[in-house]
Amino acid sequence: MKSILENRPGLAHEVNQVAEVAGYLWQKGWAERNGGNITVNITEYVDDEIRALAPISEVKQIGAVMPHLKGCYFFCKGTNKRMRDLARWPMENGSVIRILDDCASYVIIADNPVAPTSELPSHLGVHNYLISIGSPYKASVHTHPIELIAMTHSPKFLEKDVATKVLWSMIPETKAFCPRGLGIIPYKLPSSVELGNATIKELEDYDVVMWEKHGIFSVDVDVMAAFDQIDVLNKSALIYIAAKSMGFEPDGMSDEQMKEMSVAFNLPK
Ligand code: 2HA
Ligand code: ZN
Repeated sequence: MKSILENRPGLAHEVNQVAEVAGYLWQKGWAERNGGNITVNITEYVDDEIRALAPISEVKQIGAVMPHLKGCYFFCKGTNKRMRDLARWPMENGSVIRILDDCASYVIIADNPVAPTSELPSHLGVHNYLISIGSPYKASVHTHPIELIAMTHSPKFLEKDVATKVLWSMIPETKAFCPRGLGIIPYKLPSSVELGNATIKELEDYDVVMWEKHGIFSVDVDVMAAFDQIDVLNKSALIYIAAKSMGFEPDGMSDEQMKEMSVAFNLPK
């Protein structure tokens, strides 16, 4: 069977990036079993031939109306699929879906009828929001980063911007490469509409949000950039924990040092 990626270098590059990131998530220990999911808006790579492809699934309901997603196409990790398998065989562990004209349903079009991620409503809700504000962001990543999740088991890190301030102050690069900080969402049932809506709300102020005692959700221009934001934040969490396990509370960069860095790197706040 011919793959949709054949003779489409742009689309193949996007899917290869998803596979590369899926491998990193597994190697980092953030993607046990089927944990985590990735979706990428690939509409810009869709040509007339793709638009003409017949569905390979029945019509499935999203569960909500997404007015900005009409005619959009997404590459999605499959539900119950493993990140470590997505890394090696992206088109067997993920699929391309087409949003139908009612903006409330979709079909799978390629390469295999792999049902998309259980977090599809939150992911699509986020993409719908990103398009509505004219954002250039095309990718969203959800994963289970160990040290950042551990921090959400302490009430002090659930207060607004407390974790952000600690993480930014561990190493200058963290604010430089995650300039909007880390939003926090109190515990909600995985895959629920409430979790999806809370995530969209929090993305008004942040590119990366923590789901208390569950995981992280990040958006950016592409999947590699979305991964990088999580990676720099978790690196800071590791430095914080290393200092704590050496028996002291890390000082963190001072407010003056943070201010100097923000000016030098032209960062907000
Ligand atoms: O897809 O991580 O939150 C598996 C999950 C759901
Ligand atoms: Zn999860």
